[in-house]
Amino acid sequence: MTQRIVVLTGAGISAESGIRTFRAADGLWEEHRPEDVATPEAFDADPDLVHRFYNARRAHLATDGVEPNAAHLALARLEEEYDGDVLIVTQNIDDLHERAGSRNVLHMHGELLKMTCTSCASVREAWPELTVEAVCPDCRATGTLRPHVVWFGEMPIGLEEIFEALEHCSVFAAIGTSGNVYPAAGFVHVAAAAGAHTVELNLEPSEVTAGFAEVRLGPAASEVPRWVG
Ligand code: BV8
Repeated sequence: MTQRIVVLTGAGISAESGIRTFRAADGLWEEHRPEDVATPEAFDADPDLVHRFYNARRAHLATDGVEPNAAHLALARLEEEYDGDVLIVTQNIDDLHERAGSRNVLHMHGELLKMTCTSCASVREAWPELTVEAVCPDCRATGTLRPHVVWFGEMPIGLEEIFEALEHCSVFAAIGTSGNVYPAAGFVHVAAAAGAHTVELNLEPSEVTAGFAEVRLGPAASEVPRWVG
């Protein structure tokens, strides 16, 4: 069953929850170049550095005060009001949508709180600290555990389901994403071509603003509740 409303979210929806975005001046990528921490090659070259980058983000996500904000809560309300006829496709690897009460959430770039084994491909809840000495609890291999996230050059998760939903939705909204990363940045064109009404909610115009029928600029924690009504 495809949903009437498809919402794509990016780092901007979690910014007011205290999670840094990627491309802001104080963003996550400021300390590291993406290719140094978010590619399979980076992990092969320096697994310790990559583990430290994700262990720090996992620890931050678990700290007090990092909570879903009014934007996450409004989307959970939207799903209630539309009787589940809403799909959230998130580029984010945090769990704030789930903690806000959303149930139809597809993490196309994986989940920080999960880990996977490069040897047996098992996926399970991540330990707070992953290291190169870690032993896979499923196949007992050593040094094969990695964050269950999609790095640059890796295939995003759930694309078939996402494109199916984009081709059948009536409304496509993108919230808090800069439109830098593909294939997510191209979703608006698929939805618009299928006749959906498209709306972008962002702090500032994104790289793909021109593709949206409606643009609502401002912080997500105030714009999204206003849009949901
Ligand atoms: C793919 C997980 C093949 C990890 C991420 C060369 C080699 C290989 C691939 C490529 C290549 N050249 C291009 C590509 C494709 C590549 C790509 O797009 N690269 C870019 C950089 C050019 N894509 C890939 O590699 C993808 N895989 O292509 O596979 C394929 C695919 C399909 C079909 C056939 C083949 C995989 C990409 C996934 C990478 N993993 N994350 C991790 O989190 O560490 S990407 C990471 O950055 C995020 O997940 C997110 O998706 C992405 C973009 O970030 P945003 O969410 O948009 O955040 P950003 O900071 O950029 O923007 C925040 C926005 O919010 C801003 O606009 C800001 O104004 C706004 N904002 C801020 N505060 C607020 C706000 N808005 C509202 N309220 C606020 N308060």
